[in-house]
Amino acid sequence: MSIVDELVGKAERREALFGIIGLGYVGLPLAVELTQAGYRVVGYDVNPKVVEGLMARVSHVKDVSDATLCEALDSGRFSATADPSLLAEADAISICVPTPLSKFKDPDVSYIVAATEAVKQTLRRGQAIILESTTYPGTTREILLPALESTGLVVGQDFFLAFSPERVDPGNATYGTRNTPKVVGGITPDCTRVVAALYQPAIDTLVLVSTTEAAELVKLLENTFRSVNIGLVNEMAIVCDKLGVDVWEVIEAAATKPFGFMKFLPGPGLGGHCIPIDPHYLAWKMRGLNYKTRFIDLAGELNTEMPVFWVRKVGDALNKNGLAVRGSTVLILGVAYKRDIEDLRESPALDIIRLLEGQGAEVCYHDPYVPEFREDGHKLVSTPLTAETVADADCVMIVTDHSTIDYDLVRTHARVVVDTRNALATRR
Ligand code: SAJ
Repeated sequence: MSIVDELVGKAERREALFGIIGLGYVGLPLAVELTQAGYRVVGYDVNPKVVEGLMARVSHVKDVSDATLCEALDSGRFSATADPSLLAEADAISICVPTPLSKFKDPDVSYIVAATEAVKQTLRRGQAIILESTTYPGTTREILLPALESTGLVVGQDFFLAFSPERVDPGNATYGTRNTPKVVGGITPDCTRVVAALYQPAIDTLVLVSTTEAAELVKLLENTFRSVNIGLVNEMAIVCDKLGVDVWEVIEAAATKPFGFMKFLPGPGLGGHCIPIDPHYLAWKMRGLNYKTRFIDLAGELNTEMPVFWVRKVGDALNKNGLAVRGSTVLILGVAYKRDIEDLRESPALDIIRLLEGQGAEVCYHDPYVPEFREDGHKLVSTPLTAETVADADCVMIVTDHSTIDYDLVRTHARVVVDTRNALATRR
């Protein structure tokens, strides 16, 4: 029997052991889904605290409840480890590690390289390796393939290698790992076939593409699409501000068009570990090929400009009330990068706080999801949202429109409001 048929058979019988490298917001939901599909799963993380927490039956990922984690642990089919040697037993290994940008906005693939090294140490005949981390086109073929074939094993014959982009939308209660279609592109057709068979029991819809580059670009297109369209509506917000038009009214009316339009909303800027970052992976790759990805760069400029635009609106609003930014108290409502989550990564609220403090404002914040955080070396603690704290502020600035914020309190007691999300008009 060929190793292709062996692995496909193991998948069909749920006998394959799945390894997951990286137990974060991508790896842990995937590990749980694979366990629920009947596989044995060993999750590996370099951070012993992550492993200890999971083995102590506590989930550090909002989209995986403690109960779901305990079900996986109690099934006896999921375990977490900080020992990479256990990956040797795995028939399939999914790499779900971070791909941040360096401070020069260049791709930082060091986590992928480290994971590849770990896989290489234990690579054996019959293993399937899948990279899930969002990265520039060519990463799988240029970084993983040579490293793994340096063991003397041959891709497509001895082991299988594919790219399958993660499509997690943190906090999305409708779409999770199982019911979000999953793209798979292998180095060889057999790689694609084997990886699709391995994922099939845990994922409702698989979308097969011809190469790893195609799969890598699918993800970058998805996130660049968002970045560019958010940049477009952010520019529309600046245009409408200069024309004295309500941009949200314009967008809602445009969204009544039943075809050929997709609604995006302006905001304080672009946060998260994906949209502000992923497009720059493609821009970087293309610079190396002497091509300037103008849409990506322009969207990045526009989205990065929004904190400055909104801080200027605070200055204008205070000025209208005879106040200067310097010495005024500004209460920021919501600091997470988007509604109803606790994640602060790349949040525009951090830029806004830095800008306001740079202009001498006294900044405090309220965020029901973020009790405290450190910024530029000092710790900020969430201020209770009361009639007093709202009334005491010279300006209330709505940055993240969490559903649980009491907007009536703001409507009733705030003297000056700058609303970057049109929350007072739309949220009760
Ligand atoms: N934002 C706007 N206007 C919009 C939509 C979003 O200003 O109309 C802002 C948000 O406030 C946030 C940022 O953009 O600061 C990113 O928003 P997002 O919803 O894209 O947030 P992510 O990064 O948590 O989720 C995305 C996924 N989102 C959706 O598909 C809805 C998707 O792009 C990726 O699957 C995922 O990140 C990822 O992991 O790449």
